[in-house]
Parts: sequence; C-alpha cells; structure tokens
Amino acid sequence: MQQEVRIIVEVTRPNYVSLAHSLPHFAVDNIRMIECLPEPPVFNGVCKSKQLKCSIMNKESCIKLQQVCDLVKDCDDASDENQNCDKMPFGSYCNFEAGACGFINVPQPILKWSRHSGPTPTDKTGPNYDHTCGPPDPYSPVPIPPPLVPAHMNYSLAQCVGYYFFVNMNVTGPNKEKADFASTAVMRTVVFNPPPKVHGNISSSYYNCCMIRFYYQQNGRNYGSLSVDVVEITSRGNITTSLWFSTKDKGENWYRAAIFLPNVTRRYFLQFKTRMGMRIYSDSAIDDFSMAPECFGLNIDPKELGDYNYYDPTFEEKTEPHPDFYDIPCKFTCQLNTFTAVCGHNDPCIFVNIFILF
Ligand SMILES: [Ca+2]
Ligand SMILES: [Ca+2]
Ligand SMILES: [Ca+2]
Repeated sequence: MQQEVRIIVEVTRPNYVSLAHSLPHFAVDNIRMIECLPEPPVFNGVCKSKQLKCSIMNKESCIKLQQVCDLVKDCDDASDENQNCDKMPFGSYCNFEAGACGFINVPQPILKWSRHSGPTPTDKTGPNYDHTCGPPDPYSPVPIPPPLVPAHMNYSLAQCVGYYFFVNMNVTGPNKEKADFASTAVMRTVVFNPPPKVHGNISSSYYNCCMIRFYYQQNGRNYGSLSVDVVEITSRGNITTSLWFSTKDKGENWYRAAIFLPNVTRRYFLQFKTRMGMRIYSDSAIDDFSMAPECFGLNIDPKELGDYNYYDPTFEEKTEPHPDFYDIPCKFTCQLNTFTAVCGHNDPCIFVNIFILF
C-alpha cells in the first residue's frame, strides 16, 4: 500500500428493527492503527545516504539503515539481511530459533528468563507465538519454514518453531515463596568490544550509527516494566547506564524497540531487566534481537573507520584518581566480628557495638 487510504465504517439497520421499539446501539471509539506507518518511502530515483536501495513488493524503494540486519526481511530479495550480517559477532544477531546466542539469565531469588516457544503458561498474559515465525497456521498442509534463514545461523529447521525469551511471573521460589510486586528477572548478552570512534563523533556522518533493535511484548493487565541497560566493564568495576524503559500493558502485539548505544569506549554487555507488576498477569518477552553492523565497524567507509578493528580494540581508560582518593577497603577487628569498610571513616566498631547492645 503506497497511497492514501480511507477507512469506512458502515452500519446498517437490520429490517427487523422497528422504530417503535428501543433501538440497538452501535458505538466506535479510540480507533488505532498499529504498526502501519511509516510505509517505506516511495523511490524517487536516488536514495539518501544512510539508505539502502532495493525492491519492496516489486517497487524500487529506499529503506533506512535501521532496517539492515534487523532479522526482518524488508527487501523482496532479503538483501537488507545480506549486508555483512553474517560477519557480526556471536550474540549480536539472533532470532533464538537455533539457540540462545549467548544470552544468559542472571540468577535472581525467584524470577528468571527462559527460552520458550508457543503460549506462555498463564492465560491472558505473555505471547501466544513468537515474533520471528508469527502465529501458527493450523490449515497449512506443509510445515512453514522460517521467513528468513541467514546461512551463517545454520539451523537445520525446515519448520519454524518460534522461540523467544520470556519471564513467567506465575512461579514460586525455592522455598515455595511467591514472586510479588517488583520481583525482578535479569538477562545479559555476551560481552562486546567497543564500537568504532565515528559512532561517538558528532561531526561524522556515522554519528550514532550503532543501534540496538529488538521486539518485545508487554501483555497482561498487571504489567510491570521492561528495561535495557548497558554495562561497561572497567578495571574498577562495572558502570551501568539505563538506556530504555517501558511499562504498561500493551496487549498481544509485538513492538519494536530501536535504541542508540551511548558513546561506549570500553567492553560492555547489555542487560534486559523486567519487574513484576501487582499480580501475575505481567509476563515479559523479547525476540529478534540485533545490533547494527556498524557497531562492529562493518559497512563503514574505510577512510572514516581508520585503523579500527573490532577484534583488536584500543581502550580509552579514564585517568586514574590520585592514590589519596582511592576507596581502599580496610579491615577492622571489632569485639565480635572482622569486616571491611572504607578507610578514613570513623571507627566502625563504635557503630557495630552500639548496634549489638540493642
Ligand atoms: Ca531488515
Ligand atoms: Ca499466556
Ligand atoms: Ca524467534
């Protein structure tokens, strides 16, 4: 569909309704078009920089680079998923069909992320099918193959199974304790090396070229929240920065998220966190996770890229603080316990002793 459309709602009064009696009512409110816009722009001869030319539904078109290597077939010939996507590192491009791609659940007291296909166990919450394969077709005479089979992902699946990651909120912990409001589940990706410098260079045409894309579902009347953090690994501990946060029940549709990676200069991983809502109807799910190939120096003009090599990165550590300002842990021996605290503070034993007296 590449032209204007008009939706017409027509109501006809059935013949058997007599005006002498009270009339049946018909009402319409809050019409919403979901994921219909924007249409790919109509091809006018030349694509802008940062766009890819290809044919969509037999029409020459331009697509945004955001749609390249995002696990969704946008071009008729799937050329948008053939732009060095196979050279992206393990864990950066995954539909979860053949495995978890290095995504791991970070253990929490009760809730956990797990790979799953088909409906989630609790009715009226969570997906009924994944984003990659879509709803099953019970009338199809032959199994439906995955819509996109990137060769390097080497799955031998002739049939789309439809795996995604989700958190079941209707569970109990090891001591039969129920998950409750604000219980969390955490899942992290593999560790990535930093993106090329052009990503953080505002005067480069590749500024902010490294994006993270994924599909998510927030379905359930008690829905809590879903968030994404980037965690940078430094010699003095991890630095966590919140990138994206989403809350509210959004129903049974899968939604797309596309987020810019901040100007990361160290090794990092991404972290998906979900919090339970007030009750169990708050399952979270994600599918079709991909990072832009530019995050790894792919599809960037070599002149702009310089000597960047994703697999042999140079790290920019922040300058070390003066030794007087280090937070060096010190050991204190109190009457009952030995414990560590930050040096230079008042004698922690006083506090501990007072505490024990009560
Ligand atoms: Ca695509
Ligand atoms: Ca369910
Ligand atoms: Ca999937």
